[in-house]
Amino acid sequence: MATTLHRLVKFIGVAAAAVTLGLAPGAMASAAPPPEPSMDPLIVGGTAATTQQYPWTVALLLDGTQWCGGTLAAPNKVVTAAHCTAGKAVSRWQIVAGRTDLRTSEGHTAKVTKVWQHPGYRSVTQGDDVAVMTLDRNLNYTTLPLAKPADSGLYKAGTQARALGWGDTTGNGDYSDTLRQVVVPLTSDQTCASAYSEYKSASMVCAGFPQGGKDTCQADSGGPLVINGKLVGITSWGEGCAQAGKPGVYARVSSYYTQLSTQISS
Ligand code: 4AZ
Repeated sequence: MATTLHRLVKFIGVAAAAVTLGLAPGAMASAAPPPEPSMDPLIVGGTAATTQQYPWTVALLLDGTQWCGGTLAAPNKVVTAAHCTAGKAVSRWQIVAGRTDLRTSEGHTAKVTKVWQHPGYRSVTQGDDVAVMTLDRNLNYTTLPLAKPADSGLYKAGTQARALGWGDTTGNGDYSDTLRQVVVPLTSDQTCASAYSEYKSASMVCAGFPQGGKDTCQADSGGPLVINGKLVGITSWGEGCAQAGKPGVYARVSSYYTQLSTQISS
């Protein structure tokens, strides 16, 4: 069930891409690329991480199943992707902090009392894929600051960024019980625009190696992309995972700094 829905989320992104590419709706199922096998088994191509190392990384469980990632930006505020929260009743979420291995009961949990979704959000490929959850209690873990417009230097192509999550490790629906990390270079706007016709530099930023191999994937969505101790991106979309020439796409946090900050301090 969860896998099906995760795949549905991904399918919708691919379907939207297919529509913008002018493909017939009936061709969408066949237009969706099959998952690429990955040489690096273990996020795709990543390594083990712990919530002790990255205490602001939280898991977003939907009806008790790991669904998306998020970032603790204040003790009672989680920044995530709007595509994670869209259409979901707040009562279905459980936010988990301090739990590297989701099979354990380590750490602390909170429920969600309110979700703010960017009012412009329509679909991942159209951008504005940002949301802020308000928790019913404080999760007393270290928070991560947001990148500001003045941090534009962090977004220079080639800068190494770290992504974290409990998502798919192969592109075949193999979700990780334990936190994974991957370090990928930001691409230039030009590189991402040639990979994706829907790329918008104002609302998105891409990261990945030209040859692929390392990437975020399904269920990593909403989780952090971090440079220099700042949240620069929110895992959003991509065509497949870790494919050559198809970098991961992240919401560009600095573009939403004012709106996100207002929500985080409200
Ligand atoms: C997803 O479906 C997803 N390779 C997240 C990240 C990426 C692709 C898909 C980036 O949630």
